[in-house]
Amino acid sequence: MSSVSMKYVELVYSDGDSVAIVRTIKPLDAEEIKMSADALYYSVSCVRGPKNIRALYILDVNDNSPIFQSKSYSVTVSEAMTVGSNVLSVTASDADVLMDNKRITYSILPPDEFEVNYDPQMNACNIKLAKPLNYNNAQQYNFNVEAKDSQYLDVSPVSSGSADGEEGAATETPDTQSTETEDTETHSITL
Ligand SMILES: [Ca+2]
Ligand SMILES: [Ca+2]
Repeated sequence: MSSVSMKYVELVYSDGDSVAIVRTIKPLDAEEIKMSADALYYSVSCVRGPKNIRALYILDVNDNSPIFQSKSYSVTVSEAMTVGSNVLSVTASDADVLMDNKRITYSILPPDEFEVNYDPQMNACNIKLAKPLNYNNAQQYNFNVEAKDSQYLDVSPVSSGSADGEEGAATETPDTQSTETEDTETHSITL
């Protein structure tokens, strides 16, 4: 048996038995087995008998939730940013093996100032600016983004701040950084 197979199955028999049983030692894990091969391969042989090679194909079940790359997202946006610009991309991943068990759909209900589209190639959700920001009207936006497979859900809060500077780019900031500021040079709207 391979080292992976020996973790999962064992041969049970007694001297004189005409039948031996291959049984599992612990629950099969499709994710771990898939990392080394497409099946659990092992062989059984009798004394002076031929080796009997076997393949145990594991049917994946949906036992992993999508997980966002970040527990939360925070970004500061200049109110000079051009409408249509990308503000933030969020991505989640799912450790399951079968596509039916790891296909992710995203759900976001952002404020009107932002719009969302899905990038299938990157498996990411892009949040774009839909309306010009005005720091005097709103300094902070908060909403949740959800990633869901057919059964499980992960939710990550997104906060976006608007700076009143001249810059047109979005600046991603660490989650721990406060988006509230009294510094008039770095006003921010948090989304
Ligand atoms: Ca899953
Ligand atoms: Ca699985």
